[in-house]
Amino acid sequence: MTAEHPLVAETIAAISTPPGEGAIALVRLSGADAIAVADRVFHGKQKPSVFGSHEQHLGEIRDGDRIIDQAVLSVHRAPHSYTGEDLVEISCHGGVLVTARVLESCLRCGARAARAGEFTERAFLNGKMDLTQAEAVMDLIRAQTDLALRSATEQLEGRLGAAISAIRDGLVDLLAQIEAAIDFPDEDLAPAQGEELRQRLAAVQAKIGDLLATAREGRILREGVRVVIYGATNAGKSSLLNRLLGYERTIVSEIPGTTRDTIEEVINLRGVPIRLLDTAGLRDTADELERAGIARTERSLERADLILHVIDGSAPCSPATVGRDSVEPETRELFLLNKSDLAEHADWRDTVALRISCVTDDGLNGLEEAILGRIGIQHLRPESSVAINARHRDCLLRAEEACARTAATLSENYSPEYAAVDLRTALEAVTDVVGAVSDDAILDSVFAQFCIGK
Ligand SMILES: Nc1nc2c(ncn2[C@@H]2O[C@H](COP(=O)(O)OP(=O)(O)OP(=O)(O)O)[C@@H](O)[C@H]2O)c(=O)[nH]1
Ligand SMILES: [Mg+2]
Repeated sequence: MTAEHPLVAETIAAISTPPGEGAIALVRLSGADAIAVADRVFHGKQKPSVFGSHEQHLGEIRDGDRIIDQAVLSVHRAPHSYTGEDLVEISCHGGVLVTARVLESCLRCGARAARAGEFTERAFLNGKMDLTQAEAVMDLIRAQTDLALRSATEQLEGRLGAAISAIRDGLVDLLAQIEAAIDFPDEDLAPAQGEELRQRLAAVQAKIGDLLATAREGRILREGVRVVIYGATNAGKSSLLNRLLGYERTIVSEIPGTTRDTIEEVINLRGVPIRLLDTAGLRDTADELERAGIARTERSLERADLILHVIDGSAPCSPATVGRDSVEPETRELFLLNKSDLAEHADWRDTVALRISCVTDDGLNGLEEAILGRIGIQHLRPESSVAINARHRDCLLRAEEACARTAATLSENYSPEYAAVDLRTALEAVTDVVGAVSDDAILDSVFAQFCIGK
């Protein structure tokens, strides 16, 4: 591992807390010289090199003769540290300048600045965690709702890794049997044996399918659901955004064409992160700015998971009040007849739609239910916590394809060599999920998404 990744030997340093003022900030060092660097910058009763592992010691951080700060330092000796290497944590005062100076003196004394995600990357390279766990660290930091947090925690504990291991074991078993058949060419695959292999392969395929089925949940938990509020001018779109957010985020007025740009805010709907997009109302207009806004509205529809089509229910049904000619909702669309506090126009008498009011909040609970129902979020139970990300999905799709080829070879009684080649491809693809990844580009793309100091 170290031969492939010579940089691992270098000692890295970074400020691990967010920039800004705080009571405390944390500067971390990791690598073979981490403790030696600590010996140079830290001055207390004893040198860090004689500290017991994980003990906290008070002292001064100095740059030459100059005292920079009073700090608490702890040494975490390899392999019992986050990175698996010697790791030093310096808790200093949380001023922007103070922390920068502490980091600088570490850099002057032999460390180099860490890249984004490099501490976690080292934890992965040193076998402290698999790639799914490293990714879970990032999911955990970014989680915006309890459900997302719980899913990240489960992944960090290795639930996904365990599911992947089970699939790998199944594939390795199959491969062993098929290779045995290749090694003894006189003994053709007996029909019964072929049948058994097919069944075992089907079981593995089912497990891969189960994981792939969680991709949508995974995307929702990590990125949120894109819900676009859409409709004619003055229907009450911005009012609805404000009601769902719980504060007056956008300007509401009786002047048509108030909203000119798309406005995005995230809400937490019973654990599901929802990215709500308020858009410019649709109407024919000569105003160039407004037209540019309407073009943005159209574009946002292309990427919407769900469209909340707001209609003024107190006005007649016409292209001017609906925002378009058709009054047939499309599949991703929920019709909302707004302004139910006013008398409903007779045109809507037989229309099946949710009635809401952004003035009295009438119908808004029902709307929340309807949104969750429409995005099929019933699958997002707290206990169904494994939810794969886009990278896992790519790997598993490759595995799924290779398994399908294997199944075809087996059922057509082709030479077992073919089946073995495809099974090996499947095995490699599944292994890539947990990251026996030999491809540095993949590792770089995973860890570059982290913050510096993690
Ligand atoms: N009575 C009543 N008035 C409402 C309701 N919702 C919105 N309004 C009023 O309708 C007008 C338009 O509301 P907005 O939220 O600005 O409408 P919009 O769809 O964002 O309009 P544009 O940004 O111009 O496209 C305002 O005067 C609101 O106070 C409602 O439920 N009942
Ligand atoms: Mg508006």
